Amino acid sequence: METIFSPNHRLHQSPGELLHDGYVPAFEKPERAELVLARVKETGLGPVSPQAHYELDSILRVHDAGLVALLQSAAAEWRALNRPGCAIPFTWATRGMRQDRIPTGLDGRLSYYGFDAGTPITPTSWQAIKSSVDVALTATARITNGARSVFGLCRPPGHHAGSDHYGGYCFLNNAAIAAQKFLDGGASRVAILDVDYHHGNGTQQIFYGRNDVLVVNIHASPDHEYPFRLGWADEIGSQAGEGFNLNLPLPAGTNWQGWSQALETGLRRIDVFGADVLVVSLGVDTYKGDPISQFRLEHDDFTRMGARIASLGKPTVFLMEGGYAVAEIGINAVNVLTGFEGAPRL
Ligand code: Q9C
Ligand code: ZN
Repeated sequence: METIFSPNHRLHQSPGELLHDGYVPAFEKPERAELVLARVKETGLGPVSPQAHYELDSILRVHDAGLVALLQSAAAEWRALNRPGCAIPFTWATRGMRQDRIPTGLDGRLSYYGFDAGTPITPTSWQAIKSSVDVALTATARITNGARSVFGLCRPPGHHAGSDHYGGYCFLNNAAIAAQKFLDGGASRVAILDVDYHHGNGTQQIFYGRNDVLVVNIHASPDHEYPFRLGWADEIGSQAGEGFNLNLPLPAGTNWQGWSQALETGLRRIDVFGADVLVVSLGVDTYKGDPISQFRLEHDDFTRMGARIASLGKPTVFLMEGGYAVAEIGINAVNVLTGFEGAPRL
């Protein structure tokens, strides 16, 4: 399996800055992608290729122009206000506050488009964000050109980013941009399988009213886990999209036995849907040793996961999302890919 990688991911690095009386610890760090790449090479998974460069129009098919503009300018605007550190929002809208009006100033726009304090924008973040999308789009093109599978080693990740909001270490939704690219290239139906520990709220929101993209999410229940505000089982899609969003929330402590049952449910739904292509949001923060997560998957379970995904027999793009047990992130991510490749072809 070919891997698409850009060294530009290093240009996004959270400083782990002090935020008033609490810290924003930097779990999402450059070492993650470097160690996945090292494991790809160590296992001889396949060639590693650079990303191609795409215009912004593929991004604007999914995201509001105002969000994209903010991601490009926020760090410079922050510095122009003589502030140290990175651009982050300080306030968010709750019930009873206006959702319809975009404030003109920087803090207001960060409040409008951002939804958490853990996703800092540094002066060089935009180059990394754009390159991560380019990695996903390059991987997408490989499938369009006939590859059975490809790995887009995206960083920063994307699945928490919605059409007009960013957060959860995510700025632009790589998987959603890839899925839309497939549709614009002639595909009729795209399935997104999100196996990251956290609910992919952004991906759900982007496709919630549509029936051309099936979104299946297996994740920790939002009752107890980030992003807390989306990801319950009764979110099934709206209007034309009703029945085309499947959430499979699971309790803390879930191991392969419980997780794999949810996977089988998700795979059956994808099979019935009849997708032309599958996009896998590949987070490996379900690992038992993950420092911010509460599931219990082991190294070999990731191999099993890849083999079960392969049983769908679909052209498949894997895009890197979360996973914070840095020493083991390469083993876990690449095990999914070798498990996929080792499974019998249909
Ligand atoms: N105590 C992804 O996995 N909250 N994002 C962390 C740590 C944010 C996870 C709290 C988690 C975001 C792509
Ligand atoms: Zn995650």
